[in-house]
Amino acid sequence: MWAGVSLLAVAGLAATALATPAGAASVGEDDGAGCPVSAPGPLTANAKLPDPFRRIDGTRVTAKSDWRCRRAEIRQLAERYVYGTKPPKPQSVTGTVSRTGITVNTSHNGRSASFSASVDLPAGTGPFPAVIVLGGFGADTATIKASGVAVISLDPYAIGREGTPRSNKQGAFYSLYGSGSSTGLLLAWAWGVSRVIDVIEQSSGGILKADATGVTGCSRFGKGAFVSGAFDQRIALTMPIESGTGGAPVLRGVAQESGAQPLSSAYGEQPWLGDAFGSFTGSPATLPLDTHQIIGMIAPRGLFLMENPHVDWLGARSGSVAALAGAEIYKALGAGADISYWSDVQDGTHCAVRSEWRTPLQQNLRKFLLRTAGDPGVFRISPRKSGDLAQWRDWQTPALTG
Ligand code: MCU
Repeated sequence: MWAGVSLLAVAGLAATALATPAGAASVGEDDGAGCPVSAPGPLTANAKLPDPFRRIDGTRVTAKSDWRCRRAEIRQLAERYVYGTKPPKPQSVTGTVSRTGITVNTSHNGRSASFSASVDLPAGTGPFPAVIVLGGFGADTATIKASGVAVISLDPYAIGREGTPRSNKQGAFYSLYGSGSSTGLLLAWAWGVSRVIDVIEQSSGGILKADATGVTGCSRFGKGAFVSGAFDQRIALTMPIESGTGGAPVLRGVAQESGAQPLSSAYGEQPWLGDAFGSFTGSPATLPLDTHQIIGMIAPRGLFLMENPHVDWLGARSGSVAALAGAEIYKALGAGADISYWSDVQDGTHCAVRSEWRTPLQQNLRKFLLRTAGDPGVFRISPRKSGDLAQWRDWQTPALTG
């Protein structure tokens, strides 16, 4: 009885305190699909992080509402130069949601592909919010479930396999769009995450809530989680862990950061990035964007970046620069409290489940998925790997209207 009363009280409080729930996914996968997007001009070198507020035509955004179409521009640049193209929802997506699993069947232009994910529900009756865990290691699934959030485990390799040459990519995404697709594995995985959300949306809603989905993963799957959150605005909370080069850290930064995985190495190790990125591994300064703008694609939705400053390969200094620059976009949008970054951890083991991240994880789950509390985000940058944003930018953050 006591538990029932207190739950009701908390729910009532949330309803009054958060009239517009933080991170509520009120838009579809891509609300900028109809935006006019200028063709990118000739590429010119810029050693600093490009001004995220400057449009392709040279004008600067002035209102918060401008971000919708500025995001569409960033998305186009990101597809063209970094990740490859993410096609919209295929002609047919069907599937099932049960208390133990999700099936996804897709078809497009006469080709079809299916994959599945497992579901692990917390105690209680539901419907539950859920975190999609890519890959199956590094995420603190015990804390997620104990918070009352379901865990959906998705094997990225069913959607885009590793170990194949770029000319012969395999997995459900490539069954549909061709093994010669120039889209890299990260965006293929992101496409798979979106199709899981389609099936949840189309379900009765009795088991999983369709508007309260998060995504996480560690290392290569942290790269995948980062890109998934950027390319689907239905994702209310994005939590990349130790994502390294090709994930959150700024590309211009890892190219100079001592010990960080070089761009050519990340491009060559697996076809994670799009084929077009191959032209930039030696010249990231000519990219018309960097990963702070990918953070800007996630803004103003919930984002919790976790990094490891003990393993040089993971480029945590460049990760902190991405977070600091990306936080400027959040601030401009009036959502400075919705981004968190934490690299101040003791254990250097890559993808360890860390006690330091438990409380901020719980806070992010409560704020963006359960919507029962509204704690502000936290920034805890390890002094071991702390970047200086001032060295990386020549732009200032505008006061946007609206
Ligand atoms: C950080 O993610 C990758 C890294 O980019 C690779 O170079 C390394 O081989 O694997 C890391 C990873 O996914 O570890 C599980």
